[in-house]
Amino acid sequence: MADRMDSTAITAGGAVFGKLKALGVDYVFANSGTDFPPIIEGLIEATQNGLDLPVPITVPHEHVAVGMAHGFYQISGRIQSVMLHTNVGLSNGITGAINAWCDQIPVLMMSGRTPVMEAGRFGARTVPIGWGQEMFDQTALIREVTKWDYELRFPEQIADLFDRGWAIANSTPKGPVYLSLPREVLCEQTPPDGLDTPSKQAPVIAAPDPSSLKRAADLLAQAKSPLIISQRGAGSEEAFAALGRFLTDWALPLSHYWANQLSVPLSHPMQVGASPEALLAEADVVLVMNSLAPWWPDKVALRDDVTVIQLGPDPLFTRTPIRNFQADVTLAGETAQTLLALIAEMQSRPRDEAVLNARRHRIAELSSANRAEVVARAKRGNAGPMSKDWVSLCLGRAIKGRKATIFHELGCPLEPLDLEQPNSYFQEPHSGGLGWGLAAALGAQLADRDRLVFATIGDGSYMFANPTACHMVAEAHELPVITLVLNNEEWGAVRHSVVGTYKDGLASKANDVPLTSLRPSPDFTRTAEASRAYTETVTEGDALPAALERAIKVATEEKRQVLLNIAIARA
Ligand SMILES: Cc1ncc(C[n+]2csc(CCOP(=O)(O)OP(=O)(O)O)c2C)c(N)n1
Ligand SMILES: [Mg+2]
Repeated sequence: MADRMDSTAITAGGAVFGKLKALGVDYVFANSGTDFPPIIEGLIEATQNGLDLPVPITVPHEHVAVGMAHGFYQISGRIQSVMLHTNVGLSNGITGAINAWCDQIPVLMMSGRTPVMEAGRFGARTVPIGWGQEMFDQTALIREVTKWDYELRFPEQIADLFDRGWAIANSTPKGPVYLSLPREVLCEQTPPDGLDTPSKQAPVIAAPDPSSLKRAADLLAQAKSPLIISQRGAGSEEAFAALGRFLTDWALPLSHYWANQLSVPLSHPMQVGASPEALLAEADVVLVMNSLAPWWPDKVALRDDVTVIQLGPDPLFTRTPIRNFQADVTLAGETAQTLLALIAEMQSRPRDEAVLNARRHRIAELSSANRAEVVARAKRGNAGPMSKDWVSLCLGRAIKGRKATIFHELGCPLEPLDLEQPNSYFQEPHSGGLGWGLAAALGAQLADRDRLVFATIGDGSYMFANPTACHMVAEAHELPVITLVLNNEEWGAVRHSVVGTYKDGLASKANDVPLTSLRPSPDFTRTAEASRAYTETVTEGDALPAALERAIKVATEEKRQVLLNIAIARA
């Protein structure tokens, strides 16, 4: 090594940044600590040396940092990085990693490792936390929700390890990877070889087996009562458009059951809403598109002769210990490419136009009846306090024709929103690690500053988001996210879960259900105003449309963050 240590050698802590940029990473969402001296010193050195670097963003809570990387990826499709402080920062970020893992979002996660050496080496332990933060296996904290992990042992490994982590994170199925970074190693000098070049390993993009594709196409083409259930979108703009045409062409109904992304426009005549139970019970062929839990096993009985096709990056969800949904045909691959391949395969299949026309007509009627019911129900919630459905209906109307994205975490339900565009809607991952919504909205806004971005979240979810940290980041980086706090002064979902489990039980009759109240409700407008947000409190349903217009005007014209504290009736 020694002969390679010429004057071009740089501090390993800074070298990490150069490598990240070469991998196409734009941002490092960071929460620093005493493991960071070589990172911060190295960053200044790298900047002064004129290296091309990602933008470091100070994020004062780790959960927010990971959520921002998550939301950034959802809008841009580009992996970002998170750099945290030893075991304690890492543990604060792990709920975010659980969410990214569940949602198949690639993230380059890093945290420092407390110095190995107690003395006698540059970077060795100084203050007591050097001992207090050491663990036998720090990585064990996060290993279950990462695809790959490693510890940087030598500074000259930086290029290789980051190339490998990046390629694995971006391989099908995508997900977070983790590197721990010991302080002494980061303090060393390293030659710049390989730091400014893209990854020398390419991600593995899986595509489905041709015979399975043929079988799936045969089944769908011959189905009498087909049904598609899709939870995580179509995978790309192209696939979104193609899926819409495909549904009409083959008269295939699609349900957004517990969907956290949109697969076709909500107004699509083959889009049958979020409750597929009736169609499921009569279905002879079900196509499950990247859905972790496509139905409620205790609630629906499928036909004995049903055939189920599961399509997606990991159709069996192999890292979920128990998941026994039927999967007669599995099509493994990136959702968009696999779907496009299936659509292409169907082109050669024989069709009975009379049968397809009749089915198309029947589903379109179902779809419009469902939409009419959804809108009517939402309108009935126009009181003070109002329903969540009413907020959704008003928000859908307010953003009509605009480039907008709604993040929903116990906020605006999908159905009453009249959304048309891919990427217009993201709900919290099925891991449900609350506090994701506002952070993801900030990340999305950073990825696309021209987009109107809404975080629509329950009052509980807002508090889980570390709101002071979120509003600070929003102000610091001029991110005009509009936060709608749907405030029912409780953890309604927890109360509903008790009442749903114990039907007619004690909780269903109690005026006060223990461990669910969030009273007295804080004045959330003041939390946001502390970071100079524009805020309003909205208590009457009919006042909401104008309040949303004002919010949109402030966000678009003043580029200032907004928070509306909206009074929601307890359902
Ligand atoms: C990190 C985390 N802690 C706790 C929970 C359990 N939990 C699920 S829903 C919920 C309540 C959400 O309350 P809020 O955001 O106000 O929405 P509401 O149900 O009242 O509409 C809680 C506490 C969780 N999902 N994640
Ligand atoms: Mg609530």
